[in-house]
Amino acid sequence: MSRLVVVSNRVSLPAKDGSPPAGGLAVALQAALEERGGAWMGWSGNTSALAESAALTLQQRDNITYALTDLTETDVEEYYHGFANRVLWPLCHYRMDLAEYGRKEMAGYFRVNRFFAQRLAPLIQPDDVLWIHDYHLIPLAAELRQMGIQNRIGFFLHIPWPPADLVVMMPAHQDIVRSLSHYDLVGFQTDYDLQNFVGYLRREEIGDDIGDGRFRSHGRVFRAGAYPISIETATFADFAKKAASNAMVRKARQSVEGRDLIIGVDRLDYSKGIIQRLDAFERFITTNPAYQNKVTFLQVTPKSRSEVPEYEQMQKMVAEQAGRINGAIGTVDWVPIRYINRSISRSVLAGLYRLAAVGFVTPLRDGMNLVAKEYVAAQDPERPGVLVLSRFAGSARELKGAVLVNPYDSEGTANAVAKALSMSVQERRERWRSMMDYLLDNDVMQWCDTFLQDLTMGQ
Ligand code: ADQ
Repeated sequence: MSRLVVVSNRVSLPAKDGSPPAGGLAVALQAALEERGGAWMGWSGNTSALAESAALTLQQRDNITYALTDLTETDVEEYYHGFANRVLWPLCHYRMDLAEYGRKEMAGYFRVNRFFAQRLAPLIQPDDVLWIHDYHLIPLAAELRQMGIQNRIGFFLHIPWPPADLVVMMPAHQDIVRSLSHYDLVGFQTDYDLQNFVGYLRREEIGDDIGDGRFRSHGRVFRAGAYPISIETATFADFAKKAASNAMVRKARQSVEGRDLIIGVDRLDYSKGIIQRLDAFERFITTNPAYQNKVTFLQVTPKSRSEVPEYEQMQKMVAEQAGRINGAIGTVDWVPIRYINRSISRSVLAGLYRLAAVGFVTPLRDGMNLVAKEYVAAQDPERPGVLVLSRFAGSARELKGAVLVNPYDSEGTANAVAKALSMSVQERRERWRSMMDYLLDNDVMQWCDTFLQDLTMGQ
């Protein structure tokens, strides 16, 4: 079996005490690396003026080498904050209005990808299989090819790929798509993303579908497919079951006693639709006054990317919105919305999901959305809660037992919450069982194996 070399913007380093990493993706990649041996490279998260001349920081753990590089402040500003998070992220989430395209940032993005390639090349052995992750590193294969690297290289995009009409609004679109043709396999989250990508190749007349998931573009033949990412379903379910005895989960249960819990869990990001969700909750209460003092909406939102001004501003908006709604509909003995602004441990999170009668997952656009899958995995089979899920999350393509909503339609979303809360236990079980069986068959290990099998196919 070939060694595996993973590259992602950030690396999940193994814990010093040997405990498993937090998060399904890290667990799956770690398992694939342990099985095959290899390396995982990425940015250390630190800046240093000497980043370009300093050696990689290497950590060896059994048969895996973790390789970290610092970046300069300019690199971080242009590559990470600039092009990745102010151009590609908004564009891929259909928010061209928030994209701030600049040539300097684009040049920085390609420069840092070249720098990653230069640092990575000496670690690569002839039979290694390379797996590059996400929108930060699209040009990496092209840079490696330029340096003569002929290995199998796969790419997985964790975020959506938008329709051609949107992609062409980005001045650098041709360079970005050309870069993708240097991979052997390009993986998207859903068949919609794949269709959008193929639609772009057709529209721009730069690629042909030559059948069997293969495409010809820019003089190269590569495969592209949909590989919906998942979670460690069985482990997460077990976590949730055990979390009932956790002190924080017990306290949460006491505090909602007699009321139904509705839970929302998201990184703070405009793509997650948190403001719209709060509005829909307010509408649900005002149109269903019988639920006053009968529900608690818990929104858990750790900060993310707080250096980016829009995120800072959004944090204020969410807090103000929650405060305004609590003021408007709350009573002396009832705080309708509880807003937690920090990260919580996975086991507490699993326990909270299990307590909640409704998983309220309403992103405006999301590559997949693992919270939806975690919510399902965490439920009590006898008394499962109901997932209210945005049709614009990649996971809506798979989780057929969810109540699907359009998060831009506040009335429809409010009605969906009412429907979820009044659903019979029989229907809840049926909906949940179909989703849970699907997630047990399609977990993150299966995702990882399928991608790597397809990447090495015909090698
Ligand atoms: P994200 O945008 O980060 O991921 P998501 O898929 O929902 O979105 O994953 C978030 C993860 O963070 C979940 O595992 C969740 O449990 C965890 N999390 C969120 N809030 C937390 C909190 N308060 N405390 C602790 N943990 C918390 C990107 C894409 C998604 C895609 C994933 C994986 O944007 O569309 O599903 O990558 O490919």
